[in-house]
Amino acid sequence: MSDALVIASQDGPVLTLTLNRPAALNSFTGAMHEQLRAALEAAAADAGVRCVVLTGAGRGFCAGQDLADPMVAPAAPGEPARDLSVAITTHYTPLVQRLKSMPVPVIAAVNGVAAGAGANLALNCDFVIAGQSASFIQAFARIGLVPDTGGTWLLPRIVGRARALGLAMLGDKLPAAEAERIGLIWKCVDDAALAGEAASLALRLAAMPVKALAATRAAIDDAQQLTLDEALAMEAALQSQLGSAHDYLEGVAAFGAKRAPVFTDR
Ligand code: T3D
Repeated sequence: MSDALVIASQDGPVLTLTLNRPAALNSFTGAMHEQLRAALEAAAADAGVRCVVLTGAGRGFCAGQDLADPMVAPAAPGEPARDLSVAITTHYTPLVQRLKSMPVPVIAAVNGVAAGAGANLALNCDFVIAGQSASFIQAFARIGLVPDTGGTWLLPRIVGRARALGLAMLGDKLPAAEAERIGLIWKCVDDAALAGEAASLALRLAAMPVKALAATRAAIDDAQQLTLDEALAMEAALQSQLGSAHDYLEGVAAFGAKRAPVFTDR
C-alpha cells in the first residue's frame, strides 16, 4: 500500500482521491489536509479531469479531525489552551471553499463511517453515495464542539432545522439507509456495489457539460440567500455566459442532428 495520505488514481476523465490513514479511520492531520488540497488543486487545473470521486481506504470514510494531532490535542495543564480556529481557518475553510469552487462535479463514495468534519466533507460534495454499512455522525457535540466544515450551513439546508438540530445536538450514528431516507445523501447502495455505482455516476457526469454543472451547484447554493427576483437575475446572467460557450452550441447542434453531444468546456 502507498505511503501517500491521499492516493490519486485516474481512469479516463474520472479522478479518484482516496484518503489513506486507515488505522485512524482516515482522520485528518495537517499533512493529509495538505495532500488533499494539493490533489484538488491539481484536479481543478487539469483539463483531462471531468469528475472527482472522494473515498476512504479501509473500513472508514473519514473520522474528522485527528484528535491526537498536536495542532488540536488539548494543552497540558498550565499551558495556554489551543486555539482550534487556527486548524479551521488553515485547513477546513479552504477545503470547503475548494470543493465548492471545483470546476467539475465531485462525488463522495462513503465506504464506512463519516464522522465530524469527515461527515461534512462528504456533505460538501455534489453527490454522496454510501455503502449500506456506512454511517454519518455529527460527532462534534460528543466532544463539546459545534458542527464545522460547513455543517451549520449545510445541515438545515439539506434536512431542515428540526433534523439538523437532532443530528447535531445528539451526535447519534445515522445509518446510510436512513441518511438516504431523510434526503441527507443521494443514494445508499450495497457495500459491494459502491465503487461501481460511484464510477458509473462519475463517468456519466464526466460526459455532461461540466461547466454548466459547476455553475448549477453555485447557483443553487447562492439562490438560498437571494430573493426570487435576485435569483431570476442571477439565472439570466448565467444563461448569458453559458449561452455563448461551446457546450451550449454543441448541445443544441447535437440535438438538431439527433446525435450524442461531445461536451468539452470546463
Ligand atoms: O479540533 C479541531 O481542530 C476542530 C475541528 C474539528 C473537526 C472535527 O472533525 S471534530 C470531530 C472529531 N472526530 C470525532 O470526534 C470522531 C472520533 N471517533 C469516533 O467517535 C469513533 O472512532 C467512530 C465513531 C468514528 C468509529 O468508531 P469505531 O468503534 O468503529 O472505531 P474506533 O475503534 O473508535 O476507531 C478505530 C481507530 O481509529 C482507533 O485507533 P486504535 O485504538 O485502533 O489505535 C481510534 O482511536 C482511531 N480514530 C478514530 N477516530 C479518530 C481516531 N484517531 C484520531 N482521531 C480521530 N478522530
